[in-house]
Formats: sequence, C-alpha cells, structure tokens
Amino acid sequence: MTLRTSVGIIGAGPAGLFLSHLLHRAGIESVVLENRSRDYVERRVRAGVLEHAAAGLLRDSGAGSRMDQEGLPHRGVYLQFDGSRHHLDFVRLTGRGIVVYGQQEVVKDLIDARLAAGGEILFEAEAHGVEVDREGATVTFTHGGAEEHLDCDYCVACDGAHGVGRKALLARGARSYEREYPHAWLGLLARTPPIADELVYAYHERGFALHSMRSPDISRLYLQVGRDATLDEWPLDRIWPELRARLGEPDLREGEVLELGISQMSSFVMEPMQDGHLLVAGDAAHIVPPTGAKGMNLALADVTVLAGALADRYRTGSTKRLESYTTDCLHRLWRAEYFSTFMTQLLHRQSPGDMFEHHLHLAQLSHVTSSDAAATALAENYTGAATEGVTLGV
Ligand code: FAS
Ligand code: PHB
Repeated sequence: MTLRTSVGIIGAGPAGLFLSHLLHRAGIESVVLENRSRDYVERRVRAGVLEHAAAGLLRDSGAGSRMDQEGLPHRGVYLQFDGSRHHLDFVRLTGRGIVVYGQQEVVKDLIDARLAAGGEILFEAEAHGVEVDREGATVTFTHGGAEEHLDCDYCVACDGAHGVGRKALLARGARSYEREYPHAWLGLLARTPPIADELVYAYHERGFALHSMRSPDISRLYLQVGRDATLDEWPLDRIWPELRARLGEPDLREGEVLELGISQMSSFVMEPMQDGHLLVAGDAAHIVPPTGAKGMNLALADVTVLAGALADRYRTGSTKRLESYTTDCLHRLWRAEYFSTFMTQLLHRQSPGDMFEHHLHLAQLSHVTSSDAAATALAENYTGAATEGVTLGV
C-alpha cells in the first residue's frame, strides 16, 4: 500500500513528534512512522532537563500544560567536589532557570496532542530506506508485516543516530564530525526521594556522578563507568555505595530500581543536515554527551527552525529558509557541542590515578564556584545553548 502526505517523518521521539505538532499548527499535513510500540516509546527513560526557552516552545505551542503542572522549575544546580557542595544560582546569574521534566513525559504529551488533533502516527512501522528525487521522497517501511510506501514532498528523518536518515545522508556524501569518549554512563531510575532540591553534579577522584530527579519520590542517578563496563560488573551493592561516596551523601537511601542501563557517550555533527527533499533533525543530525543536558533541547530547537522553513515553503513557495536550514542550525549546534564537551571534561575522570589531572579538576571547579564571571558563562550555556536564537515561528 502507498500512503501520501506532505511531510513524512521517521521517528516518534521529541524531534519527530514536535515537528508533526508544529506542522499541524501551520496547517501542514504529516505522517510519523515509529518502529517501536506506543507503550515502549512512552516508557523509555532518557533526558530530564528542559532549557528555559525549550519549555517555552512546548508551552507556547500548546503542548506544555502538564509540564507546567508536574515539571519541577529549578533555579540552578549544585556542584559537589572535594567534600563540599556549591550552588550555582542560574536565575541570579542569568535571569533564567530550567525545568526538570522527563523526556518520556514530553513524548507522552506530544503523542496525546497529535492524536487528539487527528494526527497520524504509525507505531511498529519500521522505515527501511528513503528514495529522494527532485519532486519529493518515498519512504519504504514495514507495518503489520506488509511492505508499504509513504510518498511525501519532504522526508524528515528524526530517527536517531543509527537511523535511516543519517545513513542515507552519509551515502549521499554528508560529512560526520565525530568524537568518542573513554567512558559511559550507568543510569538508574529509583523510587527514592531526591537528596537535594536541585540537581547535584559531582566530581570525585574515582569519577563523575549525577543526582537528578523526576518527582519528589523518584530519583534519576548516574555514575561514570568505563566505556566497556557491563551491568554484571556493577551490581546494586556496588552502585549504591559508589553513588553515596561520589555524591558525598552517606544517607542516600536505596529504593526500588525502576530502570537500569549503561549508555555510551559520543559526539557527532552531520554537515549538511539535508540533501534536497531529505532532511534530518535531533539525534539523527547530532549527538552530544549528556553531561550538558542538551540532547532533547537540541531536538526541539532543530524542528522549530525546520517547521518555520517548511511553513514558508507551503505558504509562499519560497524554499530559501529550507535551503539554509543547516547553516541556520550549525552555530547553535557547535555551541551546544562545545558546552557538553566542557561539562564532560570538567566533571569526568579521564585518567584515574593521574593526580596532576585531579588537581586541575579541583582548580577549575573551585574557580567556577567562586567567580561570578565563570559561573555566569556556565549558567548561560546550561540554560540556553541548545535553543539560542530559536523562536516559535508557527
Ligand atoms: P530519539 O532517539 O529520541 O527518537 C528517535 C525515534 O526514532 C525513536 O523512537 C526510535 O524508535 C525511532 N526509530 C529509529 N529508527 C527507526 C526506523 N528505522 N523506523 C522508524 N522509527 C525509527 N539527553 C539528555 O539531554 N540527557 C540524558 O540523560 C540523556 N540520556 C540518554 C540515554 C540514552 C540511552 C539515549 C539513547 C539518549 C539519551 N539522551 C539524553 C539523548 C536523548 O535525550 C536525545 O537527545 C533525544 O532522544 C533526541 O530526540 P530525537 O532526535 O527525537 O531522537
Ligand atoms: C536527567 O535528569 O536524566 C539528566 C539531567 C541532567 C543531565 C543528564 C541527564 O546532564
């Protein structure tokens, strides 16, 4: 069977869903193909922090009411190192804070909004390839065991770093600037009350730890582990004491583990993020280490730029903004890559045992927590690097 739509979107993550939502606001039809089930995507635990402007994009586009009720507005974060904890007050330093609201909640809200508006999201529909010509694109996918086709004017692949979109662009000569890291993050979602009122980023001589949260009784915790670490090497009776040590929290209470996993850390930026009627957005276009909490925010910002360009094309016939989509995004992407790399280097142990490196970390952390100039630079990036200059155009 062949379906027909204006914009074919691959992937029902924050990028694909928010793009479909914004296109609907502009009166542009789209179909979203998602290879996983609705239940799977709504339960997948990932990012947790929205930049000030990203929360504004969701709110101003009509998809932010539950976020405003259940999200946790935070003024800043804590930095924990050398046995002490220091608060960085982003609101005092920059006039803006962040909202802690799980990515899976953003996904649920966007799916609800799209389906309530009659939007078409095909779950368990796996895209296999995309053919692009001067007139449009055709996505081949399987759904319900049958091979199907989606004909569209534009295909926007929001299918992550290993999806069809990035592969197709690489095959068409796009460059991918990449960086690997020698460590990974062990992530734990547990039913235990947060130890502090805001996020705690910790540097310890054995490595990084992060205490985030999802609600007053659900904590989201991370540990830096080796790149090839496995969960077999990290049983719970090793994880909890290591979290207490690195976070400087002897009273951190164990709780029912709701999710446990290890995610790799890497970076890339695709250039260009488009080729004719095929475009990519979100993790299909770039990956950042999660230390700067930029991934989801970049995804929402990319598709806000793209939705405005597509709205121009359908309203006026002008493809000028579509053609400059990559250039319009790159400055913002590289600023977010820089900041995510900075936060990763600041807080992760690169060579355990190298005491020179350890003292460099302590000196830099001591400067960031004692100089308003240094703290403001960090605060500006943490609260706004991914959405810099992006406003809702539709
Ligand atoms: P997504 O990966 O969210 O969505 C892509 C969608 O496309 C998925 O639903 C996938 O099932 C679907 N798909 C893939 N191939 C397909 C195909 N062939 N056909 C149809 N559908 C297909 N960011 C942070 O800021 N903080 C974090 O702590 C953090 N933790 C993360 C942990 C993990 C394990 C991962 C993988 C990422 C994490 N991220 C984090 C980054 C994450 O939040 C991304 O930046 C964000 O999901 C990007 O959104 P999308 O671009 O929509 O991609
Ligand atoms: C999270 O809450 O999952 C989270 C918060 C901040 C980060 C990464 C992850 O830098």
